[in-house]
Amino acid sequence: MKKILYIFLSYFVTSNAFANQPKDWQLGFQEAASSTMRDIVNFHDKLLLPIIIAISVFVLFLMVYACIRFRASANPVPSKRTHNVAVEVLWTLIPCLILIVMAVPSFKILYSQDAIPKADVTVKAIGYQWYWGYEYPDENIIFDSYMIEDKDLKDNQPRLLAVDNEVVVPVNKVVKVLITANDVLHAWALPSFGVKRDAVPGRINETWFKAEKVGTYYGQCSELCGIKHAFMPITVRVVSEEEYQEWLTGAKIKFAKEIIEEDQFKKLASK
Ligand SMILES: [Cu+2]
Repeated sequence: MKKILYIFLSYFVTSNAFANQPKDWQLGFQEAASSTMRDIVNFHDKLLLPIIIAISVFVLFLMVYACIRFRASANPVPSKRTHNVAVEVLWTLIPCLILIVMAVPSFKILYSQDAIPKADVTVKAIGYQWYWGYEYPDENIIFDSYMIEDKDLKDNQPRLLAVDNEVVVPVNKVVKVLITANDVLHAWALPSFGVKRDAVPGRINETWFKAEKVGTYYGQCSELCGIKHAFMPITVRVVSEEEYQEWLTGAKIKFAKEIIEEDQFKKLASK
C-alpha cells in the first residue's frame, strides 16, 4: 500500500535533483528534455492517440451494430448483397487520407532529427559487448562506461541504469553523437532526448540533441546484443557551461587518449 502511495505521489512531487528514468507503473513517455522529444510526444498525444481512439471506437460500434441489426432471429431470410461501390471507395480513400495526415508531421520530425545543426560538442559512443566506450574527439578524451553492480549502488543511483563514468555535456548546447560498435549491433538510446540510433560495426551513425534542463538522464542499449544486453546502460549528466569546463579540465588528465605535450596540443588546436 505504501509503495502504491509513493508511486502515486511521485507523479506530482518533483524532486530538486532532476533525473529522468523509467518509473514503476509508468504510462506514456518520460518527460521530454529536448525539443525533438517534445515534438515526438506532441505528435503521439495530439495526433496519433485521437486517431487510434476514434478508429477503435468506430470499429467497435460497427461490430456491435452488425451483431444486433443483422442477427439471425431478426433476419430469417439473409441478404445476398455483396457489393456497394460507394462504401468500397470510401473505405479505401479514408484510410489513405488518414495515412497522409499522419505522414506529413511524422516526416517533419524525422528530418529534424537527421539534419544536425552546427555542433558545440561532439561525443562518439562505441558499443562493446557489454559496455559503452566514449570519446570526445575534439578534447583528446576517451573512457569506458560500465554499469554499477547492485552491491556497489549508492542511495540515489538507480539499479541497472547508473554507470561508473557518465557522459557529461553542457546544457542548451548542440551535442552531436557519433555512434558505432566494435563487435555486434547495439543501439544508443536516450528516451528523454528522443534519441535512438543503431550502433553498427564498421559504420558511423550520427544524431544530435540539445538538452534543455540540467540533470541526469538514463537510457539503455536498445538492440538485442547478447547475454548482457540489459546491463549496458547509458547515463548522460547535463551540467552548466562552467561545470562542464571544470569537468573537461579534470577529464583531459584522467581520460587522456594520448599524452600530448602542451605546446604540441596548442599547435594541434590552432590547426
Ligand atoms: Cu548492446
